[in-house]
Amino acid sequence: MSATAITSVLGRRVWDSRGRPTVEAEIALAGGVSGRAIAPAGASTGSGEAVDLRDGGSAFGGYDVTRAVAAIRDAIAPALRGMDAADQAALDARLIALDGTESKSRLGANATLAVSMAAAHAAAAAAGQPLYRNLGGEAATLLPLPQIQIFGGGAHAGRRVDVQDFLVVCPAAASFAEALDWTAEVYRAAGALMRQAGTLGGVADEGGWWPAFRTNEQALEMLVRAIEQAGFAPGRQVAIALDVAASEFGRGGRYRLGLEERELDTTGMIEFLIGWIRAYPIVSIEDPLAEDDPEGFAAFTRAVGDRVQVVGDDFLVSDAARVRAAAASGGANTVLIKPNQRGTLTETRAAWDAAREVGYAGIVSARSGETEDVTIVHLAVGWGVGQLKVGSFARSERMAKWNEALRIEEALGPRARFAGGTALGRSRR
Ligand code: 2PG
Ligand code: MG
Repeated sequence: MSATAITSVLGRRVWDSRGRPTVEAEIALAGGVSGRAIAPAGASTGSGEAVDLRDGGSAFGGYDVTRAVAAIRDAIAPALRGMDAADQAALDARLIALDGTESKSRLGANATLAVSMAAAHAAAAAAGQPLYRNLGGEAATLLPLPQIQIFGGGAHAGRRVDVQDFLVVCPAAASFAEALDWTAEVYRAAGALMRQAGTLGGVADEGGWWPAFRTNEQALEMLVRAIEQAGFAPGRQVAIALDVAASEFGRGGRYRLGLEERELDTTGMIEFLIGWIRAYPIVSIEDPLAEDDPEGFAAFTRAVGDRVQVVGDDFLVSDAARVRAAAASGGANTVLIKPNQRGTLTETRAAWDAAREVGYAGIVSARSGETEDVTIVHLAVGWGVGQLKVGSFARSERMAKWNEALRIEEALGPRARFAGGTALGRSRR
């Protein structure tokens, strides 16, 4: 038996950052090493995402994962025993075939993803390599531009404001470490401003400050003030990124902004956002329109895509076919890459390959429900994606990922290249 042959696959229930159950998988190989990974979970999910299999019923609010864990024990483990963990494509193909549905609703994408990522970790351990190097070889030297949340909102803050994420990027930082230094100062300054205003109310789901604002725009104003207060030039050194997550309040071409007490159609929504782009140093907007509004995406991208990164999350759900279709109609210029939207590493990677084919940029992203698992950081570096979004600059399920990227940058030493502002997606004219 080869050293990378799988001898056992274990599934277990562990707990995520919201105190909800989630799935961990652990794979042991004949050579004596093992790999482990935990599936994350979203709150603002796209309807085209693979299924996060939950038990329903009353225990833990219906979020229990005994069925997904049982799927690992009863279906996945026997089928994968003896397979080569180093052959990710064959292993993921087996998972896909075993499940047999379009959406992974039989085994659960939480079960298949945990197993898929655990196999990658086991294979890297067998090769005696860190995961990013085992994925990308010697060429894996690109440290991503981090997109870091300062204020949480939307579904991550009880819909206190409509926009889900108010984030910053540091395009002028010289290294990943420096981008974190700068962000730490902005995060602190934002907290101090909230305290001064008497509106400091703790943090939202991903560690960003609680958004006690009267309008969405007030959050943007506060963010610019925080950047200045921290001593940086807004736009040039530290710029703003938004995740509007418009599928949460838009459907059928109608957008209901609760905070503004306004309902806009697609054109109105686009004009509304363009107004913000004119007034604030915004370089990236995710899900500006809803997932069911491809024409809106195309119109928005036509209007601003040459100077603003337009990111599809719910709109593209890390799906290669959707990325190609979006490119054909001119919608978005960047794909958010979330492994649990597909349920295997191979399918997730296919979305990034499709993005490169069509000239889109990419952002590897965590979910709002996270754990200590840092696999996505290795995917970002190993695949050379160029951007990484894992929530805010607080709480260890977030910090674990930023810290892992610091370790990778240090290990690469002089070979490390920081993606900086060049990683941002732009539409070619
Ligand atoms: C998003 C993510 C992360 P969720 O919309 O980009 O912020 O949120 O995991 O809840 O889908
Ligand atoms: Mg999003």
